Amino acid sequence: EDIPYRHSYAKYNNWDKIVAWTEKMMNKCPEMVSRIKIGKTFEDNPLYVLKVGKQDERKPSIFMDCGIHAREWISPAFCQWFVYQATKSYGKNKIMTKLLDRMNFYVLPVFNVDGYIWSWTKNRMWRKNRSMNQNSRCIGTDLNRNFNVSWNLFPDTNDPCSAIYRGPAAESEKETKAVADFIRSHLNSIKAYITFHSYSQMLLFPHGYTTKLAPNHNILDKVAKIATEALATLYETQYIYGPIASTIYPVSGSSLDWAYDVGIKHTFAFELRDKGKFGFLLPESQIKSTCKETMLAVKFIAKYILKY
Ligand code: ING
Ligand code: ZN
Repeated sequence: EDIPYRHSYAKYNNWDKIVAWTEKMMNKCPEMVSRIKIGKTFEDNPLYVLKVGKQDERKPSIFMDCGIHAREWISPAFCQWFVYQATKSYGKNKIMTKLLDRMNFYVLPVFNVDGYIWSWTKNRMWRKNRSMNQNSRCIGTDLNRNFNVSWNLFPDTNDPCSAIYRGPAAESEKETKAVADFIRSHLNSIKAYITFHSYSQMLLFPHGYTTKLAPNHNILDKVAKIATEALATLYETQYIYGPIASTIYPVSGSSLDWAYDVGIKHTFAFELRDKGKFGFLLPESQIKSTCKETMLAVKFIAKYILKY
């Protein structure tokens, strides 16, 4: 007999469970959740985006991705939590109801599916995707160095054996291409881009490839300040915020800079918990609290976008 599957948001879920969960969410809330297959990975796994919101094409939207790096398991856990909380609090929580009535969220729960599977099955600390490299026995490209923005500006990313290998060309990877194509084709509606990493407890915004301040630096800085303050209200978790290059390190080819330069004026990257005690191996006992506090920051950003 079939045992009904109950998804756990307080545990890390493997790829199969996350796929089953995407089906469950759209069946449970067809008027609020739809699933879009935006492409396939190197190993032929599907890339799914959940569109969350009262279905209406003309609304402004926010694109969010999780799991661009395989070992950062708290990130996909947050995307799952976000979709669950959003649908659960519709009609109950005033702010969330307003957000979902007036905008759509495109949520990619796992960007680097092949890497995520590898991290579950073979090497917990894997970061890159799993594509083959020419003239090298080393596997994988760092998808967050593979975007078409100052690609290859820094020479530290040109070794296929490096964990931050940029790939043979900008958008060489199927995963990068699928996400970039999706965003390009929805540029009319996408008002903000948010990407979730771990760890460090930071809220980052452009640029990574230069220390020159973004044209709307003051706005991004202010939104990040209030968002991190909102996050801290729950458990006093301290985040720092600022431009990528001066706050964490210089980076070329990142999704965040690319999204910004392609015209999305509000782009943010979260580096979720913790600050290094457990690092990528954040215990499951911290999933719920991490997701809850992060939700406060994301809700603030979304509210700001609606008003903007
Ligand atoms: N950190 C990010 C990295 O790709 C980052 C930092 C985030 C850079 C967003 C640029 C844009 O190196 C981790 N932990 O992956
Ligand atoms: Zn990362």
